[in-house]
Amino acid sequence: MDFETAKARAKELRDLLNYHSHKYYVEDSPEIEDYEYDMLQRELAGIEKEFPELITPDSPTQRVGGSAESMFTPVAHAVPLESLQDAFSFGEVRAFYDRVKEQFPDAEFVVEPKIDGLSVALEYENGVFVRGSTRGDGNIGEDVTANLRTVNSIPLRLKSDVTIEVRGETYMPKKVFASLVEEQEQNGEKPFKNPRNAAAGSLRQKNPKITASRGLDIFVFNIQRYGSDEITGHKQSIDFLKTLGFKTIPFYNKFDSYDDIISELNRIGEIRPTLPFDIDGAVIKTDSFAQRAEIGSTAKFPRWALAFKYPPEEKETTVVDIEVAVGRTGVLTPTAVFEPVLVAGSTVSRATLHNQDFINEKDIRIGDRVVIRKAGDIIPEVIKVVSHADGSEKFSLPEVCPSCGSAVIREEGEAAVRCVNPECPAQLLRNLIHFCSRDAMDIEGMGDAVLEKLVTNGFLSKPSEIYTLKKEDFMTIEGFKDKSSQNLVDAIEKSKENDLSKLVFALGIRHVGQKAGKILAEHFGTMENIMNADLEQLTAIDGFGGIMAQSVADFFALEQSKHEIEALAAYGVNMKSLTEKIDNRFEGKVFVLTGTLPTYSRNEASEIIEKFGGKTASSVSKKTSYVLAGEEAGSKLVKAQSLGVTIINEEEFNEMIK
Ligand code: 0OX
Repeated sequence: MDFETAKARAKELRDLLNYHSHKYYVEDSPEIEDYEYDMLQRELAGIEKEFPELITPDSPTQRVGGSAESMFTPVAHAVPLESLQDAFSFGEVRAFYDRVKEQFPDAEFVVEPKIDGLSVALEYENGVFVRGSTRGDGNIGEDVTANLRTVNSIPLRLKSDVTIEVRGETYMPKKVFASLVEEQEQNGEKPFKNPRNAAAGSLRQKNPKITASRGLDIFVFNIQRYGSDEITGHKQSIDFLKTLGFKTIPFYNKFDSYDDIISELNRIGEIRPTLPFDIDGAVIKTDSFAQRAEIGSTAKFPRWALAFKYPPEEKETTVVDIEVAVGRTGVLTPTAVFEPVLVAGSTVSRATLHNQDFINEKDIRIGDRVVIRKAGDIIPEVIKVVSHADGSEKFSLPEVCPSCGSAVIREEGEAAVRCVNPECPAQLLRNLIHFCSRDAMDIEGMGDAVLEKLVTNGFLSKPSEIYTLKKEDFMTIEGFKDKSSQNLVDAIEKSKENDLSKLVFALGIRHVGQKAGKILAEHFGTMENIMNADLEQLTAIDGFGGIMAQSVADFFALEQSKHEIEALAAYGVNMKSLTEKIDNRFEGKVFVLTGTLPTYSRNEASEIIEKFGGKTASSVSKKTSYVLAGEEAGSKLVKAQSLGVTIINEEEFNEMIK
């Protein structure tokens, strides 16, 4: 394709994609299949790859992956993003209404939902999105342009070439929030408390790819700056924002009488549970901009608006059971099962009790009458115990794993109780995936999908059984032929020769990463020595913390772990450290690597240093012996200079290892 044709087609594709993206994300009424959309997007990406000069900042291909350089730098808001005065009763609404009406008997009011998210300002120059920032303290926020670009309902180009700044609320839809929390709980991570925190956490990411994966959305509800006096009221301004292509606040009706305002507040309160987004109230705003200017603001809030807050609905019920399940990471999580009750629009019968500390703090027992509500109106939670049943007993998590029966452990300073049995069925798939991964046993082709099939087909119940797999076993999986099955058998065979450090890491011992695996392998030389090491020996190793040492000791104290190692050895998996030390010339020396070296990768350089008995560290300190610096070395080099640490290049390093 010649340049001119490419240019014309790129423009055409961009307009098409923008049109369909608006249909899908803003109007929620797509006109084409996702597949067709993807094809158009792919065609545009292809053209832009061939002619990078055709890439424009408003191209739909530029949502993720643009420059994140200015991320989090302060942004002074030209027009402050004010906050709202809260009201918790209709009496306060009455007082607000009377005050405004006294000053302007003809005043009208718009009532809109108050979205529970994070306020942001979006700036457009000649119709193109140029900057997005958080509210911050209202006067100074942070630049989050790269993250906001990933929000599909934020137009990168408006339908008219205006220069304008608007304000909106970014939020996480309830459904997206619920699945994120489920994922976090399964991974043993601390889940977000409510959609608001989830939205804030997702927008504060350094990596826009993470923000992009979080399914954020936006409602725009205010013009901050716009050089035109044609728009004289709030309702009109939102209608205008809609014509520009923004996804605007979903309802914004105008009312005159107090009674009508109250009916609207009640109506919004009633539909609240059924809305796909979380609201924490409704906002009543004086419509006329001229009247707003006269009414003015206090130091904190505009006096022409008020936020009415709905109380969270609470219900009483009885705990009929406390179930304990093991997640894929081995964490035991207790769940209260109660008599079903209707709260905030849906029937709930279960709530997570998080961990033993949470249970102790509230003294929750089976048979209790409890008060529950939905956190952020979505996730049910137990607020407090009203009364215990006669003869009830304090509840404790079991001492053995409910899935496999092996003893569970609770680490110091940790709330979670875990099962660390490598054979525990609840954790099997995750352990297998880790075992085969590149930095562990590096069995090429044994990915998530293959392993999942092997588990469901009953071929694997522990990692060591990987070494019993035969070609025929793989052929039971759809799509596997003679050749592909043989490749896997070969990859498994090859992994038997791996260095001990890879095997130690592959075992998935908690707190034992790649580096710790290496340290253990080199220090003890054989798997047998590692298994026999006591806590004292483990703690004494340089670079090994108390938590790691305890974790290793706990792991090898389990019978299942010992069996697993015996089985692996019996199948011929190497149990010895292969890193022979050539000599110990770098003993006691600590190297820090920075920048890109001309010939060695970081891993290669580290391996060489370790072969000569030296160590590598990730940051420069007084203890650093050498900084091995390559091209584009950054702050570590500066730090080394200021501390007077010797800086060497690859050539000098090569001299040292001759
Ligand atoms: C919301 C929301 C927040 C405009 C001037 C004072 C406050 N969270 O949905 N703020 C405002 O209004 C601003 N409206 C809203 N709907």
